[in-house]
Parts: sequence; structure tokens; C-alpha cells
Amino acid sequence: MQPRNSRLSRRRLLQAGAGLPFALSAPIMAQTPSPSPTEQEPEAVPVQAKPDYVCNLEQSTIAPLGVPTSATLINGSLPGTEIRYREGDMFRVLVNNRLAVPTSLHWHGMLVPNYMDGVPDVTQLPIGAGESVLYEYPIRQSGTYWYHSHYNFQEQTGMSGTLIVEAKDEPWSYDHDVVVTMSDWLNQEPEGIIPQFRGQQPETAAVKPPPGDYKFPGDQPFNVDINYPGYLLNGRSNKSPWTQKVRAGDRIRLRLINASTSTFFQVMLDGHRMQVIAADGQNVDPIDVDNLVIATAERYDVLVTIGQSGSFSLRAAALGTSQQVVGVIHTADVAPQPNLEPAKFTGKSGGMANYSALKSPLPTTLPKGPVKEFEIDLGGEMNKYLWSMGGEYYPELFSPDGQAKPLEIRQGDRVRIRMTNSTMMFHPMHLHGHFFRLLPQAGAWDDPLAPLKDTVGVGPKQKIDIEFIADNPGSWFFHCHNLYHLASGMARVVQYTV
Ligand SMILES: [Cu+2]
Repeated sequence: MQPRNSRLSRRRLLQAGAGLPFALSAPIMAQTPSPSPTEQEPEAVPVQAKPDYVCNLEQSTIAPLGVPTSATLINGSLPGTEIRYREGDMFRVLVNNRLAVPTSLHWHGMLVPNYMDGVPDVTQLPIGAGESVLYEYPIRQSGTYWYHSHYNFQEQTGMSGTLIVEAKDEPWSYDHDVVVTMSDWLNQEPEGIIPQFRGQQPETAAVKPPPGDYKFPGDQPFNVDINYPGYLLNGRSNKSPWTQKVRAGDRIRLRLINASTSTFFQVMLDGHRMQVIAADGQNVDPIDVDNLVIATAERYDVLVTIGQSGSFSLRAAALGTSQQVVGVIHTADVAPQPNLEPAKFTGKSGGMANYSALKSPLPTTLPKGPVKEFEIDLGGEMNKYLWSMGGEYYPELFSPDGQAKPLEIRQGDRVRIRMTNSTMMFHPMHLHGHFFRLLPQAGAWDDPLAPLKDTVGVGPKQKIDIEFIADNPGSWFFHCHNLYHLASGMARVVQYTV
């Protein structure tokens, strides 16, 4: 699915100056002997060779749903190693590709220099089998993020992890900082899924819609692409759920991360309301909700105070299916008891179910500058399983004029993008390298408190406006985070021309 030999992509790569920092692979740095003090050049630049984290990417076979399945794991675990930094730190993570195939890791939501963004053939060459790369950049933000392979379907087979940046000035206090990832799992090779949708391979149960009609909160029909055999919470299924021990009265910060490849989750904690304090890593004015919908790749931080002794299930229902995955938060005096009854969602829904309620605590109004506008249709041909942005299919295979053209912007532009979804599916749209203002309604450009996000779910027939200041030069991927939509055309490159 990646345009590995595309001349266009190579040219873009050279224009962006990408690839060059990767000559400094960490093993080479690590093997370079440090000069003794007497030999040291007076003006030598100090080089710190030791990374803070090492990600060994390895092929494995695991059975999270009971069926042995080929996996691509980070340090042998699912999810991969948690990377945790303090705001202002230097990010320094060594990636060793011990797979037999190329790869690349992307740091979702991080304001990286372009060449650290980890998108093969857009910002770097793929990391070849046996190669190593040191990703290194100053951290300019705090909050809840994640990282994942941006190469082929490796994200589906387990190659993702959590990335937390603790704030210098944390406004909230809590007794537990708990990271919760939700994901989907296939008991088969994901490479076969699109050919099955296209009728080129025999169908498996995964491409047949689950029986029944399903709704998004607010009664819009919700259809899934893939009928997964199961879902995972912190890498665990309902057979052996994730648990967290607390004390009655404790306040918990839950960092809820939708690390799925194509699933939207609706989440609740039995017996508790949740206070949403951040969306996509950025603080929002606190909102109390009974449950919240999290689109693929979105994150929400919530506070909950455990009212009394007990076992409380954290349920993540996979929208468009009758399935859920649960974890259990319990007090030490009560054994964890997963509640596997179907979740009943009542009361106030937050997150994607009510984007217009999200408000930034501080004005997010952009600096003055030339306005650059794009209107992008989110389209597709369901029967051919092709998905498009602005009528073009990335990389270039099916586009009428032979290529999916970059969206060209200039540094200093106030870039406004209106997305109109003309399909019957939901699309979690993600922009790399920038936060955008998510306008509460289409055309509400003057709202000073529009929240900052990096991913937005766009429902069928919906129109969503986002805007951002062009302040991070390079070539940036802008795409649907449904991995199967991405792999069948739903991406563009936002390219700085100056
Ligand atoms: Cu999509």
C-alpha cells in the first residue's frame, strides 16, 4: 500500500530534506568511542548515545483471543512498551527493526520536526529489515498520545504503544495515573481483508457485517467495516480482563486511548460518572459525562473518584457490534468481578458524541495571516472498497489525473479545511504535525475557545471544519485513521511550498 518506488514520493522526500538524520543510526553512535578528556576537541558537541527507550520490533505468534495469530510486537508485549516523558524533555527512542520486512514508527499527535514523523516515503525511507533508527526531538507539549507503525498493516498486528508526556504544571491532582488502551484484533492476516472486501479472495466472517442494526448515540446508523472476532483492553480480552486495584475514595486519572485500527468505542465505568479533562492530549474545560464515544486514534483523559468499596467494570462497547471489552477497577477488599452483561448507555454522552461541548480553557484563536481554504469531500466506492479525499485516491493509483496531489500551503497560512463526508461510514481524520482547532459548528471560525485536536471523527453526511496555523514546515500526512480506508486511498499530503 505504500508507494515505495514512486518517483513522486522520492522527489518529495528529497525536497523535504528527509532521511538525512537517519544516517546517524544509534548503533553507530553507540559504537563510537568517546574521546578521553585530553583528546577532546575544545568545541566538540556532546553526543548522548544512550537512548531513553529501545523498541525492538519483532515477529511473534500470540493468541489474545485464543487463536494463535502472527503478530508484530514492540519488545514482545501487547500493547508495546509505554514511553513516558516530562514536558520539555528530549525524546530519544531507538527503534531496532528485527522484522523480516520494512517498518516505521509514527508518534501520533506529537509536534515533531517533519523528518521525525515516521511516515514511510513521505518523511523518511522505511526502516529496512535489520536496520535501526534513533528518533530524537525536543518535546514541546504534554498529554496523552500513542505511537504505532505507519507501515502496511503492522498496526493491526500489535505494533502500537502508549506515549505519555507529563505536564510541567499539572492542574489536576490524582492518586492513580492509569493508561487504558482499547484495540481490535483479527485472528487472520490483515493483508487479506481488502481483497476479501473486493471479492478477490474467499470471504471470512470478518468481512460479513454483524447481524442487527446499530446506532451511534443520537440514532444515526453505525456500520462497521470489519466484524472483529474480539476486542482488547490493555492487550487483554474478556477471558482474562485487565484489572486495577484502588482504595475507596481514590481519584483516578484514566487516559483512554483508542488504539484500534478501525473501531469506535463507547466507554463507561459502572456506577460512576467521568469528568473529561483533556481531549487528544490538550486540556479542555471539565465536562461531566456518563459515557463517552472515542473515535479511532482519539484520546480522552477523565477523572473518576471511586465512591465506595466494590468492583466496577470499565466497559468499552465496539460501536456497530454487540461486542464489548471490559476491564475492572476494584478496591483491595473486593475481588475483581468483570460485568459481562451488555452495557446500557444512559445519560450524557461525551467525546465524539458531543464535540461542540468541548471547549479549550484558553483562547485558541490563530494569529493573523493569509487564509488558505480547502473543501475536501470524504468519498468512496463501497462496492470496490475504495476511499478517497477530494476525489483522489492516495497514493496515485486510481486518481483521474494520475496522482493524489498534495494540498499546498505556505508557512504562516491560516489553513481552513472543510470536510464533507458523502459516504455512509464514519471517518476518523488525523492531521500529522499540528493541532487543529475543531470548530463547534461548520463556519464558526470566530469561536475563540474551539478545542485543539489532532483527530476528528466525521460521521456520514456530516460537515466538519478545522483550522490550523502553518507553523511546522514539511510534508505532513492527512488521512483517515481507519487503517483499511487509509490503505485503499483515503489520504493526502499537506505540503509546505515555502
Ligand atoms: Cu475512513
